[in-house]
Amino acid sequence: MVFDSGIGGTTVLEQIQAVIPDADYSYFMDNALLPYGAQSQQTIIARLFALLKFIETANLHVDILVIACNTASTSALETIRPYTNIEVVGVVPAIKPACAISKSKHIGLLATPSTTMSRYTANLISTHSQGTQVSLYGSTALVEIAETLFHTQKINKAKLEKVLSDLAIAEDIDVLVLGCTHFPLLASAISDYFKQQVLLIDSGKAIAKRVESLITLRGFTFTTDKKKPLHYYATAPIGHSQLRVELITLTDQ
Ligand code: DGN
Repeated sequence: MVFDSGIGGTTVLEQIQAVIPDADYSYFMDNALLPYGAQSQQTIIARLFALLKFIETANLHVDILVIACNTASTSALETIRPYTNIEVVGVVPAIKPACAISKSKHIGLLATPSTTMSRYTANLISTHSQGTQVSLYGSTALVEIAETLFHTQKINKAKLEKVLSDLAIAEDIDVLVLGCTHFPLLASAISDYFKQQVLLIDSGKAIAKRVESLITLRGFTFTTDKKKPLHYYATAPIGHSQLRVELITLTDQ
């Protein structure tokens, strides 16, 4: 199962499906509380515990749960892991490869404000930056633009450019980490804004590799390239979308 507060996690799911097309996947979005970037750490932890309870009571037989949300992973992963037998894979900003690849030795992290301000992210940076300067840029407006693009196929370019211009991203930054799973949906528009001068990095491929190795360790083998139908769960109805979802109420304990 791949989880996010909205549709951002589909960018991670896509990368996983590219490596293992024929596993059984489901996608769970806690869109009743979208954006998670605006929620407290306690709320996010409570929602993830409620998600684990739902998986158990609905007998979903989930082997691997990918928390395809940097905001949720950086605020709740360490807390929930000890309470479940499900293999939980988190998605956190790709600081290490970005620092390794930067020539100007100045990278940016573009994520939700909650991710940029989290203790987890601060630790990630101090462990992996190795002398590279990491500047933090938080935005929830970009999450909304990505959601609208996914559901309506329309992108508000003027708004996106205004948001990026207001962030005043330093000019010597040559690598920008997309530390929110929604942002790869906007990658080409962001790249256009920077006139292709900034390299964009996200965690999708690394997560796909991690899931592949976990699946291999469990002895599962897959033989066809055919994707199976995907089941979507959501905690609130989605307007203006073709997506068919099963509505779920997450009850906090
Ligand atoms: N997709 C989430 C992330 O990677 O942080 C953010 C979505 C949100 O709720 N702000």
